[in-house]
Amino acid sequence: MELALEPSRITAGTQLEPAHQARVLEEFYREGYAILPGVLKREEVAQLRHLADQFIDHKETAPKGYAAPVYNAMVLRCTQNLHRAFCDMLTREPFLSLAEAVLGPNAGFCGQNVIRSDKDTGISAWHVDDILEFPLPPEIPRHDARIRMPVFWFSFQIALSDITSPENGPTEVVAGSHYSGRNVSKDSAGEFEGRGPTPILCKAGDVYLFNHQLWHRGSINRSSERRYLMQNQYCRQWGIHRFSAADAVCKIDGGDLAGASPRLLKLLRRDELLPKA
Ligand SMILES: O=C(O)CCC(=O)C(=O)O
Repeated sequence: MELALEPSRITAGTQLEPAHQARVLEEFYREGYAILPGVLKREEVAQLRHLADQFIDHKETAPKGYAAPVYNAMVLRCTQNLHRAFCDMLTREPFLSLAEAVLGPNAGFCGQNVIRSDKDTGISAWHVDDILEFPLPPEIPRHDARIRMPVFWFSFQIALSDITSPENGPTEVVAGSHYSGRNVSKDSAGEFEGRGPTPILCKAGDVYLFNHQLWHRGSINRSSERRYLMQNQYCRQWGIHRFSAADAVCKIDGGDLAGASPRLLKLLRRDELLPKA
């Protein structure tokens, strides 16, 4: 199986109109997530899914440990090391322009995964990712809603299958809980200011910006359809060593990166491939 020979089908995409981008970001900052319908084309979804399946099911095609369960869902990590199509997802619009709007023009790359959940699986414990970044003492009920909570890193969660019903194992979030200053019990999210868990329903090719400080989980996939969710993760430039997986530097062959833009090479930390001045 020569996956490397399969050319990337990822398109350049398009940036959002400024007014649309402003609305999306306002929602992302306020609610902790914001949905963008219809971002990826059908062929792009099909290729990413196909590649994920190949690397998960034929373990010899990916380095050891790249495909491993988290809870009982399968996670394929460091996908930017596996195929050019995954690399191209990092500069595909509107991902990069939105990442730069949130994290600054030098935004860096800090992780890329595909989560594949079969029937009765999912990363189903409630959590915030990494650490609780802005904890509050018990006597302070929440962060003031007039503050825009800083974002050091965030994900685009990219549906590679239809997740249109609670049966399909959607991500569940407690909207606004990134303002809570508190962690969440892994067994039950309860509520934050009267709002309980909400499933994020989407079709294959839809995307949502996602603040990992939200109380969230992947609910259990109760359907017989495999559920695929890709994650493109970006961080502030100063955070690439803090937030990246240890091997987030792209290792794919320089030849496979032929024609990559300087911005993509920078994101992948392959400066040695930049054209010499
Ligand atoms: O599968 C999901 O929807 C959520 C995954 C998740 O919780 C995580 O990656 O931290």
